[in-house]
Amino acid sequence: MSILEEIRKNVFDGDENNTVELVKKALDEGKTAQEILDESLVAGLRDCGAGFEKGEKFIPEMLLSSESMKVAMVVLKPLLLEGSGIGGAGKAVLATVEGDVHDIGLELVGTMFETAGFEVRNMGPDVPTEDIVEAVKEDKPHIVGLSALLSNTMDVMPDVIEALADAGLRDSVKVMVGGAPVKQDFADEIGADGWAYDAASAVPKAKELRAQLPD
Ligand code: B1M
Repeated sequence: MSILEEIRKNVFDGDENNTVELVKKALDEGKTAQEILDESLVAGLRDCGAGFEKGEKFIPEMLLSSESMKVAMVVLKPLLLEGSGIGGAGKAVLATVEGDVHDIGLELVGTMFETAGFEVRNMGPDVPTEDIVEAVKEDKPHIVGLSALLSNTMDVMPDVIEALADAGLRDSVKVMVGGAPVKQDFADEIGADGWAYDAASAVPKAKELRAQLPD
């Protein structure tokens, strides 16, 4: 088994300590932070979700897997951020919508935004709509990025867009949406400005949207 496969298995098994040790070893062996992230950590969590669907994994095990990913990210994040000029590309407020505790994908989107030079306020998971509106009032970001992992919480996204409009803020920000159940047609349907499949493709989309706003 290659070291990347070994890390993937340890994330799946939810073994934090082994995951971190193997991540450090993989870096020593010359693997890049991005390779480890994509091929081991994200893949391991995907396997975990598949196990949950088949009834082979349960919530406590999913939590252990997500914790393994999070501790590994403590090692990888500084490497992913190396050389980025934070703030130059614009400002972003990110949140997972109310009722949804999934925050790993959002964290990755935030890291990729920072790598690309965005100043990011990551509000984390389960954020009430009114708190997102407040943050937009305070920070005046160019981008509001919303994440949802559950098919029922994606329905909170149009409420956020409506609340921004009601507060008179809709024209000053671009709203991007994403997360596993969220697709381009849903983004179009709810009047979001942009959608991205993953953290990597979220960056060019955010830059494209930023360019549509005045300086
Ligand atoms: Co939950 N969960 N979970 N879960 N969980 C899923 C999402 C699920 C697909 C598992 C499954 O059934 N296969 C399923 C949702 C089904 C559905 O509604 N369609 C599910 C369920 C059902 C639940 C509960 C309801 C289970 C229960 O209680 N019965 C419960 C919900 C609690 C709640 O939110 N109210 C629940 C709880 C949990 C844990 C707490 C145990 C844990 C979350 C821990 C945490 O995040 N801190 C957990 C986990 C770990 C998962 C899986 C296994 C992994 C999610 C993850 O982190 N993926 C997940 C299965 C899966 O995804 N295959 C599952 C890795 C991450 C990098 O990917 O988040 O998709 P992702 O983010 C990607 C893209 O989606 C995209 O870029 C990211 C990086 O490339 N993206 C954006 C995300 N946000 C974006 C925003 C953008 C652009 C792109 O622009 C702004």
